[in-house]
Amino acid sequence: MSVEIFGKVNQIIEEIKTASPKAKEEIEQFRIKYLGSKNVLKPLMGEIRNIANEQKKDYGQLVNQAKQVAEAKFQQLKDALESAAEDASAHNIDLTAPGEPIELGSRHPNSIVMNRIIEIFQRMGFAVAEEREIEDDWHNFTAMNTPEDHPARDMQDTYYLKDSTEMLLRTHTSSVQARVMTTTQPPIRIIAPGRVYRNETISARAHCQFHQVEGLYIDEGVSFADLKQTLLHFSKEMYGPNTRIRLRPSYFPFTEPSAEMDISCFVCDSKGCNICKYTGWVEILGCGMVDPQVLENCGIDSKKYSGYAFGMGIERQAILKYKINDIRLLFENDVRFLKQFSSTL
Ligand code: 2NM
Repeated sequence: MSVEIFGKVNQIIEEIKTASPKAKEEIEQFRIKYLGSKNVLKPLMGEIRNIANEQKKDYGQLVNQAKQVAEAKFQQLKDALESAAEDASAHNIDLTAPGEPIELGSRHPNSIVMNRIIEIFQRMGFAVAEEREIEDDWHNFTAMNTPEDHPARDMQDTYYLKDSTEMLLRTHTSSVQARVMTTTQPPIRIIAPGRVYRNETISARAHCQFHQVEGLYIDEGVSFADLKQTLLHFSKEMYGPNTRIRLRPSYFPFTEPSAEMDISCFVCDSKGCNICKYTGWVEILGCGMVDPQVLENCGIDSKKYSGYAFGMGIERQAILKYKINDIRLLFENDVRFLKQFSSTL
């Protein structure tokens, strides 16, 4: 009999310890059950009458312990409830309030311009090609017909890797075209967007890193007329349907003939303004027919195939489009500057 009754009290102690009422009413039920005027321990304390004399002391202590455990647990439950309520009121939390909206960032002007250019050329069937920024001398210069003594190869103009005359940061994305030409036979119709590096003194107009999109089309019978028409279509898409273009003879080591292309000023419609320096024309890119030597360097038969290529600076287009007066703004990532641009595209 006495063993059983000891077990019963122990069982109640276990019950008290594992109870986990949370709501106010549940905690009140707990209090009534274990600490109220008709609590479950009271009749058990009465049982002490039936306990053998030598065990009365132990039994009394056990029932008292049960009472203490219940009191401690009740205090703990009450505290937890109160501090939860305090938390909510101290921080003035309205648990029914809708969430704070997450602020949307905006697209970097370089990205907007780059995405737009890519979109226009993709619609004309050009695929996007991407490659490494750390290049070797051959893909960046030699394949591109740039002679050993060309100033671009100078340490003054190109970033070479430490202690290297072979590895460099690409100075144009032509190195991408070189890699495509050496691994693919024509027809090739690609654009190569990406970051390039030149050892320039940083100023409002120049930076040591910028972005380019270069294009390349190689097939049988590709002519300068194809180049002109493609660039005219691009210019109208990019700068408006009334845009006209003009080509001025120029020189690049990798194209022959070479040209620089101007568009009619989209700000003043060629009437004369700050952007076009009152000439009515704005230079936006360089282009030409790929030099047959470049094709041969890359393993393409120049008797069978011909091609055109062009290249433009992204920052230059962004500066024109958004009338930005300092290229450095495009690299500083000042949110006050960046948030002025559309988040679309
Ligand atoms: C330009 C201007 C003219 C060009 C040439 C080539 C390649 F790989 F076909 F030889 N890629 N890009 C090129 C031609 C780039 O940038 C102003």
